[in-house]
Amino acid sequence: MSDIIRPYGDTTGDGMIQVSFTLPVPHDKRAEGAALQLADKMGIRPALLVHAKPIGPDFTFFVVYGSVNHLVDLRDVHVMERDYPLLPAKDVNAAIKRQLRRPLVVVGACIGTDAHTVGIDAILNIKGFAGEKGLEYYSEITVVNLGAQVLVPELVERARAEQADAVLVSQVVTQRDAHLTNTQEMSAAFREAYPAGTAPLLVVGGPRFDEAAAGELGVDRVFGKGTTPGEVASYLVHAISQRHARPQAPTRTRTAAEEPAR
Ligand code: B12
Repeated sequence: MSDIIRPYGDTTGDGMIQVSFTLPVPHDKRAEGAALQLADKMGIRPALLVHAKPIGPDFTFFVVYGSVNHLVDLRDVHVMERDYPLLPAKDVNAAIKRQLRRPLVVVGACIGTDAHTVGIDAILNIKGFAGEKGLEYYSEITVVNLGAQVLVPELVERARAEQADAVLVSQVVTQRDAHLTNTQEMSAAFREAYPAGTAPLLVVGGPRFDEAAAGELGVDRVFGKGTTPGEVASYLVHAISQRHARPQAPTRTRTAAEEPAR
C-alpha cells in the first residue's frame, strides 16, 4: 500500500469528503450560497450542498460533499501506541495480589458541571463496555464511583479517605475547553494535597481528549473514545508495577483493621 493516500467517495482516490457545519444565518438561498463559499475556501471543489436545515430562526446546519486535492502522507502520522500489554482479568487480579497484597482502590467521578456518566460507568460498572466487564468485576479492584458533577476538593478528600491508588476522572463536555481546564485544576489540587510522589495515579478519559496530552494536563494517562475497561485495568497494573520499581514512591499496605471482609 502506498504511503500517500487521498480520500475515497465513489472511485478510488477521487478525493471526496463530507463535512458538516452551522452558520449563524437564517435558512434561505443566501445561506446556502454562504455554505458553498465556505466549502470552496476550504478547498472542497466542486462542492455539493447535500443537506441544509434551519436550527431555530437564526441558524442553519449544512452538510457539504465534494472533492479535495490534499494528500495524506502516512509516514507523517504520529499516534500514541499502547505501551503496556493487554491482560485478561485473571492476570490483572494476580498481578495486583502479587504487587500490592491487597485490593487496588480506584475512585472515579465526572468532575465540574459534567453530568455525562455513561463513559465512566462503562469503565467502572460491572456491566462494562464492548463485551468487556467493568473494573467492578475484578476481584482485586475496589471501585468507588462518585458519579456526576463532583467538585475537585470533594474528589481529593474522598481519594484520601479511601486511600485511592488511582483516581479516574471523566470529562465529556468540551465547551470552552472545560475538559482541559477542569483536568488541570484537578491534577493541580492532587499535587498540592499530597507530598511529592505519593499522589494516586491520575487517569482522565473522554471522547475528545488527545491521548498524548497527559504531560500538559498533569495526569499520568489520558484515554480517548472507545476505551475498554480491560485496557484501563491493564494500564493500572502496568503503572503500579512501574511505581513499585521507583524507590522514592512509598507503597501503602493495608492494616489488619482495614482488610475488607471477603
Ligand atoms: C447521553 C448524552 C447526554 C445525557 C447524559 C446522561 C448520562 N447519565 O450520562 C444527557 C441527556 C443528560 C446529556 C446532557 C447534556 N449534553 Co449530552 N450527550 C449525550 C450523548 C448523546 C452520548 C454520550 C454518551 O453517553 N456516550 C457513550 C459513552 C460510552 O461514550 P464516552 O462518554 O465517549 O465514553 C467512552 C470514552 O470516551 C472513554 N471514557 C469516558 N470517560 C472516561 C473516563 C476514564 C477514566 C476513562 C479511562 C475512559 C473514559 O471510555 C468510554 C467507553 O469507551 C452525546 C453525543 C454523543 N453521541 O456522544 C451528547 C453530548 C456529549 N452532549 C452534549 C451537550 C452539549 C449536552 C448538554 C450541555 C445539552 C444541554 N444544552 O443541556 C447537557 C449537559 C449536561 C451536563 N451538565 O453535563 C454535547 C457536548 C458538546 C461539547 N462540545 O462539549 C454532545 C457531544 C452532543 C452534541 N453533539 O452536541 N447528554
